[in-house]
Order: sequence, then structure tokens, then C-alpha cells
Amino acid sequence: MSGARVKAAVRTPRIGAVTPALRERLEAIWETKPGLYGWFASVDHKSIGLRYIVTAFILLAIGGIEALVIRLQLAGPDLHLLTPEQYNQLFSTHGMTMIFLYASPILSGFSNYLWPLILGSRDMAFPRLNALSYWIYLGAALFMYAGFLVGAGPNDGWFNYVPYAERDFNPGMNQDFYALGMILLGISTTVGAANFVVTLLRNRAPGMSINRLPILAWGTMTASVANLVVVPAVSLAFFLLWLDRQYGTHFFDTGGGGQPLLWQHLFWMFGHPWVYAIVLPAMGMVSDGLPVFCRRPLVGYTPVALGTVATMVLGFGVWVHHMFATGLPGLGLAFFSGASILIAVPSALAVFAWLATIWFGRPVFTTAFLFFASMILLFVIGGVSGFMTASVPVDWQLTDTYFVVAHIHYVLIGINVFPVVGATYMWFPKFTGRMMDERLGRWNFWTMFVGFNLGFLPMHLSGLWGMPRRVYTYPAEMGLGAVNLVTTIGSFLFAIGVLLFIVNALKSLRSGAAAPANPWDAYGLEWLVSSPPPPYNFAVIPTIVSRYPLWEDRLGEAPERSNLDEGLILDEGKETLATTPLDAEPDRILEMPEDTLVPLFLAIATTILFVGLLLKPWPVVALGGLGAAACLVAWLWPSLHLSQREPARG
Ligand code: HEM
Ligand SMILES: [Cu+2]
Repeated sequence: MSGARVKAAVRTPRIGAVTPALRERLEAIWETKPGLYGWFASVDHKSIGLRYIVTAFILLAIGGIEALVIRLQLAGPDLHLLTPEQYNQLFSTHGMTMIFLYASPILSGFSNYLWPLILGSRDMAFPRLNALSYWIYLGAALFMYAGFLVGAGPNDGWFNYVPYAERDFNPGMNQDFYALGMILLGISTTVGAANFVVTLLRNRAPGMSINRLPILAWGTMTASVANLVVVPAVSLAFFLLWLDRQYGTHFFDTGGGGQPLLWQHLFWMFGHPWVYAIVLPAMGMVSDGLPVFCRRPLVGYTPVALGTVATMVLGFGVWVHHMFATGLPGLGLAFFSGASILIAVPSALAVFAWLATIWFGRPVFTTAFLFFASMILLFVIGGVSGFMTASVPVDWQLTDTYFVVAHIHYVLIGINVFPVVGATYMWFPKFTGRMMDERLGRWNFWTMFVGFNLGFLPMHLSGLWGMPRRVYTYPAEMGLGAVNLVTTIGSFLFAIGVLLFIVNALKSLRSGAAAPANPWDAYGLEWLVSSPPPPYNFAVIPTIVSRYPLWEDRLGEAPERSNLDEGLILDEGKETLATTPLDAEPDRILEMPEDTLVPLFLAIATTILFVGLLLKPWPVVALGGLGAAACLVAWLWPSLHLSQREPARG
């Protein structure tokens, strides 16, 4: 709690049961004020999580529409629906949108909403930072799309290689929008990741020791640590590029003694770990979701949890597999090739764990289950093509062909979109108090599944047959017309599937059946509270003795029971409990911040600062900078309110 004074007052809170009077008191303390002020000032993790989710889904739809235009252009040979420059901007903006503005933020959204609930806390560790991270994400998305709308979207692929990104070859503002937008977005990612790390270490229910965490928490935790380590690399890369373009610093251009390959190193040191950051939390959703619908605990909890961490650790050492074609020495290539192949081991572990969970369970074929289970197949296909390109000679043949396009989509749609849609079916009742329609859900699933494979499986072939990626058309003589037409048809079918999903969500929001607290008879703490949860989440803080608190009677494994009905009563303000990092023993009572507009204003000021840097009217830069500084002062102003109290041991 930055800037907070630590009050030494020791207090031993009462332990008791939930009463209506307690609920009323907590409601009054935690409720967000109604009206516009409350909407903008809310620091509640549930509102912020939903905002992330809705914004990211809107960006998924936008990126999807871009992809469909791309597919129309490629539906037959020699088409001229788009000019080459328009095509460049479309596929680059599509990549930017999907990777940076959808795939990662959507997972932040789910984790933001779910973490305090699955961990047994009342909010994230830093609620105001949480609001800031959302508002800056929104600011960065608007900033980058403003470029696209004025015809200056990124036009050099999402990984933006120099020298083409340098000013000599790319004089427009496209690269300046992209570079500054990515630095701005990096602020959001960084504060968000720090918040996840501290929340996990400090804000868990008593008894939720590190070996009882849901796998989703392992996934997001691992991803967040990775983000803290690697986002600086990409922010630096884009900053140096911006300096090169604006002030001729020659970091990346050979003419002035710069080194183009440096861009690729900096970008991929970030880029590859990032790919794991946008799949590990989604894999966590599957690891936590499958057991619910298979009616049994996950097989191999410990290997899966450790595999998550191992994937990330190995993931730091494989970035050169994106650079096999750059002429680096053979010994180095062999190392990175070997490391890349080694990553298959923890991934395969997860696959076997999921298969065993289904095999030994009694699956209930809900829509969520279908999405989670099909993800295993897509994961294996994407994994195998990745394994193939990890081999240097194979990669030399396949790099920059549609084989790679097939690979990234099996990975990203297979391991991110499918679990995310499944997770929406599973947690939508918790978010909204309404069930999603299962019949429409079946249609949704099968259209997406068939459309996706019809569209993307043939890309492997077109790649092997020599279809280059990122080229706006191809001559009829190449004989690739038929396979591309199939791909386009499949893409549209897939898009119809996504549309059915959106229709189902909107329809269910209005008229879905009312959801009970635990519609799936699931095991996690989030299902203990009403759907949707009250603003304070837990009226009393539960105490946990197992990984499956709501299934202890069903499983009957150990005689002890988690205490879900009685616990610490924290009602003297906006309070939650801090616990010790490993064993989750009660440690401190935290007073959480009230709703405030400061994060919103700080995000606006920071965005103005970046607009100023882009357009260079220096008064605007000064306005943004001073505004941001003023917001920081307001933020950090010492307040008696935010304090920590001494241990709550009884
Ligand atoms: C309707 C769904 C989608 C379709 C039809 C589609 C289609 C395509 C096509 C045809 C390309 C290659 C363009 C080219 O190289 O000429 C492409 C590139 C790409 N797509 Fe998608 N895509 C879809 C969804 C997604 C999703 C959900 C993600 C990520 C979560 C994604 C990530 C990417 C990336 C990273 C690239 C590489 C862009 C670049 O080369 O810089 N796509 N997509
Ligand atoms: Cu990689």
C-alpha cells in the first residue's frame, strides 16, 4: 500500500459466522457508488475484470474482421481487393490486435475477476493499480487504432523488423504510432503483472498454501513474472527505434554503425516468453475446468504446476528459434533448437494429465467441456508443427510460409481462444448471475471447431507448397487457388462460430436462466459465493485445508474440512486479510483503498503525454507530463486511511 502509514495498533478480529447484519454492513462499506462517478472511480476487481474481458472481446472481433478481409483478398489468385500497402497494414494490425490487445488482456481480465475469488480474498493487492492498468490498456488500444484509422497502422508485421521499420524506408507515421503505443501498453502490462505477483504472494485465504493453488493461479503467476522480466526488452527496443526514427540515433541502421539484428534479439527475447504468457493462464483454465466437468480432481497436479513453471523458465532460452534464418553460427543454433525441442516435455506432461483426467473421470458433455477437451487436440497439432520448426533445416524450408501461419493459429486459437470461450461458458454464470444457453453453445462449439480446422489445417499444405506469408496475392500458375478458397471458406465458418458465441452471451445476459451459486457443482472457492458475487466477495474469510474446498465431502480423502461458514470477521472498514507467502498464515489486516478517479486521470494524462510525443506540440507533452506528475502526487499522498495492522492471530 504505497505511501500508507503503518499503524501499530494490534487487533485480534473476532471469529464468527455470517449473519444478515454482517452482510449489510459489508455491503455498505464495499459498495461502489451508483452513477457515473462510481463507474469511472471503481477499483473493484470484478468491474475491472469484466471491463478487460469486454474490451478484449471487442478487439478480438475487430481483429477477426481484419482477418476476414485478408481472407477475401486471398480467396483466389490475382485478386486486387486490397492494395499491397493496405494488405501490409491489415495483416500487421491483425497481428498486433490479436497478440497484444486481445490474447493477453483477455487473460488479465479473467484472472482479475477470478483471482480474489479463487484465492479467497476480497480484492487484488493493489486495487488502484489494477484500475490504472485497465485504463492505460484502453488508452494504448485507442492510441494504436487511431493510427490505423488515419491510414498509419503498423505495416511491417507484428514483429516489426528493421531496417524496413526505419524512417528511410518507412517515412509515414505508422511506425511512430506502433512504437509509442507499445511502450504505453507496456506500462499497463507491467503494473498489472506486479499486482498479480503481490496478490498471489499475500492475498490468499488462510491455509491456501502454495501447493493448494488453482492451476490458473500458477499460470497467471508464471506469466506475470515473465512479463516483468521481458516487457522491458520490448519497450526498450521500441524506444530505440523511435529515437532512431526521430533523432537519427543509429541503433539499428548499418549506415550509421547500427545493428539490425539487435532488433530481432531484443524483440524475440520478449516475444517468445510472451507467447507463453498468453497460453499458460489459458492452459490453467483447462487444468481447473476439466476436473469440474470430469467430476474428479486433476490427475498430476504437481507435475502440471511444476511443468507450468518449467515451460516458462525454458521459454526464456529459446528466442533464437525465430531467427534461424539470419545466419547465426551453427553451434548456437543447435543450442536453441535443442532447448526448443525440450519444451515439448512439460507441455506433453500437461496433455497427458488432461487426457488422464478425462479417462479416469465421468465427463459431463457441457459446452465448456467440449471447448476444453478439443483444445487438447488443437494443442497437440500446434505443438507438433512447432516441434517441426524447432529443427533448423526444417525451419529454413518453412520459415515465412503459410506453414508458420498455420502453426501460430493452432497455438493461439487452439490454446488461447478455445479455452477462453470454454472459460466464458463456465464462469459466465458467476459473472452475470445467468446461465448461457447450452443448445446454442453446441452450435457455437461445432461451428468454431469445424470452421477452424477447415480453414487452418490446409494452411500447412499451402505452406509446404510454397505459399509465402505476408504477400498480398499469388499468381494462378502456383496452383494454390483451391487450397486458399477452402481456407477462406473455413475462416468464414469459424467467424460465424464466434458470432454465435457473442449472440449467445448477449442473449443469455438478458434472458438466460438464473444461476445458483454453484451451477456446475464445482470445487473452487468462487462457487461458494452468490452469482454474481457481493462487492465484498466473502462475508467471512474462509480457512482452507485442501485443494478442493467444496468437494471435501464428495472426495472424502481426509478427515479435516475447510471452514467455509465461519472465519475472521473483518468489518471495521474496507478490510481484507494478508497472509504469508508460502503457507498462507494470517499475517496482517489490510485496509483497502476507496474508489477514486486518480487512476483514470493518470491514464488520461499519460496517454496525452504519448500523443504529445507523437505529434510533438511541446505544450501537449508538458501538459501530459505535469498532469501525470500531479496525479502521482495525489495518488501517493499519505492517507491515514490506508494502513496495515498487526497480526490477526487469535
Ligand atoms: C477468423 C479468425 C482468423 C483468421 C481467418 C486469421 C487469418 C490470418 C491470416 C490469413 C494471416 C496471414 C496473413 C499473411 O501472412 O499474409 C494471419 C496472421 C496472423 N494471425 Fe490470424 N487469423 C485469425 C485469428 C487470429 C487470432 C485469434 C490470433 C491470435 C490470438 C491471430 C494471430 C495472428 C498473427 C500473430 C499473425 C501474424 C501476423 C504477421 O505476420 O505479422 N489470428 N491471420
Ligand atoms: Cu518462439
